[in-house]
Amino acid sequence: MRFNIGRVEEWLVQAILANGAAHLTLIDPDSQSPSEAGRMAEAAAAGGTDAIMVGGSVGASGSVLEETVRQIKERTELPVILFPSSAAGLCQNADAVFFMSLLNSRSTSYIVENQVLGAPLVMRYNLEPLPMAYIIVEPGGTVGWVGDARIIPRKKPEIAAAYALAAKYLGMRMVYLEAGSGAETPIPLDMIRAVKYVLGETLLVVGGGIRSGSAAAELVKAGANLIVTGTAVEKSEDVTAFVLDVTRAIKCKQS
Ligand code: 1GP
Repeated sequence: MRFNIGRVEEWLVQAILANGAAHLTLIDPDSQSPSEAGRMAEAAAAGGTDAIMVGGSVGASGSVLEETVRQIKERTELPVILFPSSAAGLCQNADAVFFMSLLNSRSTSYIVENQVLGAPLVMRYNLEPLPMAYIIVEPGGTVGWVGDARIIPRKKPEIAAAYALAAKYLGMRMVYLEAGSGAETPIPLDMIRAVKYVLGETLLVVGGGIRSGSAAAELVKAGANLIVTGTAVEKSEDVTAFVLDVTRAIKCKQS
């Protein structure tokens, strides 16, 4: 029996096959009003982003989360993927959820317990679960602290690769290398290369500190399949122009 992948995963895979890489816009419901989030998503869609991620380390739950997703869905046709920091980061009106295990956490809470609490809700809400390993790399930022991570040193690509290989052998179809929101610099390129080498076809998501098309293009060239930008979109005065810069740069990789 073959495993059937869902609609959103298929959408991302097709975007990667067509363009060489995909771009995800991360919106933290705690950072702006729901209507502003809707406007940001619409502007990002105009710039060619492939899906909208919604989540954050603190305050991304309940009615604010639900209303943020509602406004985004009202203004774009793009898939909305939840990026929860706990079982509280789930809501009914999104399309999918990064069903993540924070593999390098010291706390079983982030490796499996929130997942156990969240799984029945994912089923009840009919969210598409995207099985993903979440691995936090230095500096790690707020999520490193909240997730009680044994943060992987930037100079130890082999440790990141070992985690990624374990994730692949556990059957996870995506691995997210996270430098932490607002990191000074993105994940080092040699770490991306080492991780992609062991992952093969398994999708590699990279986020944290990506602020330009050229930085995103380097990461894609090193092996990233999906590029996540949050802070740079939030701070951008022209969201469409920023997202266009990134999407053009990563799509150029194939030409
Ligand atoms: C954070 O990787 C994401 O979880 C995005 O990071 O906010 O630095 O773009 P930035």
